[in-house]
Amino acid sequence: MGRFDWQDPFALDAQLTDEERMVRDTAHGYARSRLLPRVEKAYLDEHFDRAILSEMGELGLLGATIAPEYGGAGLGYVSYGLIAREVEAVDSGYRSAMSVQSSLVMHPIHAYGTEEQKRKYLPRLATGEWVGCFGLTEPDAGSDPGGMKTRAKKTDGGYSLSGSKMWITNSPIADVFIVWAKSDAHGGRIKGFVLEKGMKGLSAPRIEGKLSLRASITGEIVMDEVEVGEDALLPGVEGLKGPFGCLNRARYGIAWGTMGAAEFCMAAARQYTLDRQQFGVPLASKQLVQMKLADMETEIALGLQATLRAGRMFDEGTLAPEAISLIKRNNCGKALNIARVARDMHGGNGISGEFHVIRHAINLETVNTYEGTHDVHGLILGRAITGIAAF
Ligand code: TGC
Ligand code: FAD
Repeated sequence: MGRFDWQDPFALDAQLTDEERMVRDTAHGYARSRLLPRVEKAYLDEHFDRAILSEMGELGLLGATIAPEYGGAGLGYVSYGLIAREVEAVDSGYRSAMSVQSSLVMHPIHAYGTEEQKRKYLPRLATGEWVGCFGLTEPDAGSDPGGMKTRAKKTDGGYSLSGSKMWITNSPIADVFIVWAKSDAHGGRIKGFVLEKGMKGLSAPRIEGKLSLRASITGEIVMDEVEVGEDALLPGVEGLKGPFGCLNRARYGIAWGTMGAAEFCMAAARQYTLDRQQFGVPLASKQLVQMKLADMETEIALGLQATLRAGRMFDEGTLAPEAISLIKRNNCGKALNIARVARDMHGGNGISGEFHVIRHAINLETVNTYEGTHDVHGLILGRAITGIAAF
């Protein structure tokens, strides 16, 4: 029989390739040495440091799955997941910046764009020289993006876009905007467009006062008859499957990322309760405390094995979107609960920024909601199980 390792009960490490372990170690080193020291202040100040994207770019952490000829690292989806796990162990907002750039901006250009678009945008997005954002959600269309009002009208030589997008990660600092709109030239079907900062009629006001994901910058995208050429259209896809193809990747990464946050919270709760003495003994000697740690251990171990399996299936081309809903929903919900319990186990200290657990718990409220809410993913699974859509 083997020896139980509470930090890796199913020997996940042994299931990785040398290359994946190297990527994981690079991301771990960067996250712990460069991100962790600045996150507490960034969160309090509601500030996203733009330099983070350039630093990630330098290490090859952006567009990790994109082909090297376009500036990516040409890695598999397990490596992408391992990056998300390490970055989100520090802060969900930093993982957000990475996933938007990689899955929601570089992926659609790579998968649906022209050769010119790929050559123009991807290398600069990969280095972090340019920041991208992804506009799907609108003030009146969140869980139901098919209800979007943004329109692209045909003009001589291009399109005119009008509408507004809401809750858009990175939009106030974005150079490149992937915007989804109903296009009258395509029978009202949804098409993707690549917009650039500075275009007339385009603005991206910041949303201030968030109490969650404060180290990430969020804004609107307001488009008032933004004129673009034919070269702004992503020609390779039509309909909701365009944005959903991007969301599949980001949701998969979130399933890994949330487990990173949960692992951080569990390790913190374990150490805290070993160190903290009450009633003359360490809190960790109490059955109630051990049961909480055992529950965390179980959910993290199962959640990570499922994401690893999903990553292998992604690379084989056999992963179904509904299986991504399963792991996104499960891992977000479980991580949120683990972070809340870890906060409780830290007692009064648990509400202090210095112990990090309350920041993770509050961040995970957002992660449980964006990229499809916990309940919407439940309904996606419900439809797959019964054949009946209950949205
Ligand atoms: P439905 O009829 O189900 O599908 C419409 C078309 O889309 C196709 N499709 C997919 N294709 C690929 N992957 C998927 N996962 C797909 N899901 C659906 C489908 O085959 C169909 O294709 P076609 O060719 O027949 O047109 O669409 P519906 O309108 O009934 O949608 C229902 C529902 C609830 C599943 C969907 O709207 C949904 O997932 N809602 C959640 C919205 C969401 O996730 N928004 C995310 C916004 S982006 C974001 O949050 C970024 S945060 C980033 C960060 O900071 O990290
Ligand atoms: P709603 O759809 O109004 O949902 C409200 C509640 O109703 C939820 O509990 C939901 O589960 C429930 N509900 C909805 N429909 C049903 C139903 N049919 N049956 C039962 N219950 C239902 N979007 C982007 O496009 N790009 C981004 O970069 C981006 N970044 C974000 C960053 C942050 C910080 C946040 C908070 C959000 C971001 N989003 C982004 C938007 C996010 O994807 C949406 O908030 C999310 O999809 C939910 O939409 P909504 O907020 O409109 O909620």
